[in-house]
Amino acid sequence: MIKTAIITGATAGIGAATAELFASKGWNIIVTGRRKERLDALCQRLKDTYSVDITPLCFDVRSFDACKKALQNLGGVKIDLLVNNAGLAAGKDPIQDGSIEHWERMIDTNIKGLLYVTKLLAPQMIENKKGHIINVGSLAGKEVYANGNVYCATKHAVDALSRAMRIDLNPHTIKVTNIAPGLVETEFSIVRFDGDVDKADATYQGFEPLLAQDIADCIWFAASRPAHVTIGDMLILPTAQANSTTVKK
Ligand code: NDP
Ligand code: 8X3
Repeated sequence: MIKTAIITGATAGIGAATAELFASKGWNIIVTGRRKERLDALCQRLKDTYSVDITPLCFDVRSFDACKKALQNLGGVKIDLLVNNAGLAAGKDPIQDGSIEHWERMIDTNIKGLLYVTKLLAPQMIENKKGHIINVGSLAGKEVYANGNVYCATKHAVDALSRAMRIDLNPHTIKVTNIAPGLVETEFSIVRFDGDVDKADATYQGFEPLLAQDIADCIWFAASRPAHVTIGDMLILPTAQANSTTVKK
């Protein structure tokens, strides 16, 4: 039986690498993101390479109405796996200098977006009496670091929600996994520093960071365990990184 995964935030980074890996394993994939051209290019590339169904859904996870429009009617497709990956950091400033727009963008995407998508897809999994939700949290959901304040708070929320969802969905045989990466070189820092590529590059200089594919491998591992095994939480670090503030360069 061919399985179907829906991966939010698949236009770049970890989401794109996860979509590619799951397609290569023969899963049908629904990919989401705001950038339509990126989504369409990804879908074309995956369709040209793998014999699976690839469906793009272009919407902003910050709008419950947009999530509802996109996800309410999936044409009878049963979702085996939801990867709540869409997320971002915006800014890296001390709390007193933080931008309200940055704070709202992170809270609305990383917490509320994850909740909206989960609320819309969990009932279907409950009806099917099975399913798996993988939330992409962060090392920043386990520790805090200077100037990481609101981003760290949103990822602590993802960590807490993963544990809470595992309890609430336990009667329905739905697995919940929290994936907590350390430093992964994607577009993450370019977004965080509002397009300042030099600042973004500096984040990954002097050591070997994780690649998006490394996290996709871990998501695949969690998703491909037998029915009786749930990977609850996975912390993945570059070997050079010991915690948020200790990186061997
Ligand atoms: P990228 O910036 O490369 O990718 C982020 C993805 O999220 C894009 O596809 C983007 O799509 C999507 N996204 C962002 N905002 C929205 C939105 N409002 N609605 C829909 N989609 C959205 O970053 P990463 O791949 O690194 O990040 C993926 C996840 O991994 C995030 O949750 C991040 O917090 C987490 N993470 C990243 C780490 C890192 O070091 N890179 C470490 C730990 C966790 P689009 O812009 O097209 O909407
Ligand atoms: C992203 C990793 O260390 O920049 O979640 O917060 S970090």
